[in-house]
Amino acid sequence: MKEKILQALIENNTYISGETLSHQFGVSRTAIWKAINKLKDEGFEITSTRNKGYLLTKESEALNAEGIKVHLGMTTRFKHVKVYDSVDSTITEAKRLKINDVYDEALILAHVQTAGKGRRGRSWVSAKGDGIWSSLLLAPDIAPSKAPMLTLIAGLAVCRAIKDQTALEAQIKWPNDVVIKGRKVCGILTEMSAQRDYIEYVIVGIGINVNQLEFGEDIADIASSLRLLSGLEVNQMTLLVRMIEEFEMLYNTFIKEQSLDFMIQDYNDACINIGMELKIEAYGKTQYGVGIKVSNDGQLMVKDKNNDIFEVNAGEVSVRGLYGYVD
Ligand code: BT5
Repeated sequence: MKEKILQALIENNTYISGETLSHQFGVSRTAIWKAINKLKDEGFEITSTRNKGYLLTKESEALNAEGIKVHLGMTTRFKHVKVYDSVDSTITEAKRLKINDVYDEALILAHVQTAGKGRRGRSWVSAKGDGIWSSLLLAPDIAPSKAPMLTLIAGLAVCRAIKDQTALEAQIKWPNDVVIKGRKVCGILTEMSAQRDYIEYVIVGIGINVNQLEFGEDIADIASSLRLLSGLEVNQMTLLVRMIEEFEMLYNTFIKEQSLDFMIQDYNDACINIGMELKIEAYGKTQYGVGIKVSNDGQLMVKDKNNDIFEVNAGEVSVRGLYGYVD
């Protein structure tokens, strides 16, 4: 009901009476009034005037499921959107919802994560209300070996959405960081459950630092937020919706073509590893070289000092000069 009323208020940008709404949705005027009050509690500014009805004067900037659904429209695959006040991790929650057969595809968000996850058991700082802590539950019809490509799709989608909304030039540190002016503003973690030749589900977890004004000393040297970098408070709702739209455009093409060919040039243009001195630590081995390109199958190609080219598909990649890496 709240969602339908919100949609009516957004589409009808003049006063709309309680009576009209109650006819339109077949519920009492009291039910309408209650739903309007809930929307106000969620941060929507709605003026009520006697004899005229309700007017939406300002949309909520805080992440809220009704607003997200209305803005994503009819064509999105994310028909199910949940925004929690607090969860351990939106990835873990998405997994629970899938395992309990609640949803196959959904967008899961939280204002705060109490156990936000990074890769390899590391943690992700997810303070209340300052960032977008999102997980995209998906059921892609692709080979399991292609699932890591979804991290690259998410990275490019985040860069595009940030550029669109803040004009900041974001870059991708292959495979899962989004970096602006040398600072990490976003981390992506993709988890999947698969059989040998079939994916049961994939969850793409995307954390974006949006409006933080400071960070704890453990990450103060590497992290930043869009607000600190642009000097402006950023509307989280608009940014999230742009990011999902960009993600879906790329994702749909990827599923259709089963390949990253269509976006690999743009990805390489945004990739901070290219032409940089890298240290790669994987499977107990450390290698050094210069980033050449990200290949069509999503691997990082690196040239060593003997001019031999090797491919990297996992591990830790440090970029000389970034996040304090200098040796
Ligand atoms: C990542 O791991 O960068 C993946 C982060 C994914 C977070 C999202 S939020 C929504 C969803 N739910 C989850 O529980 N997770 C996903 P990794 O490359 O391992 O980087 C982790 C490292 O980044 C940490 O060890 C810190 O050094 C640093 N870090 C932690 N919190 C940060 C933050 N808010 N901003 C920037 N850097 C951070």
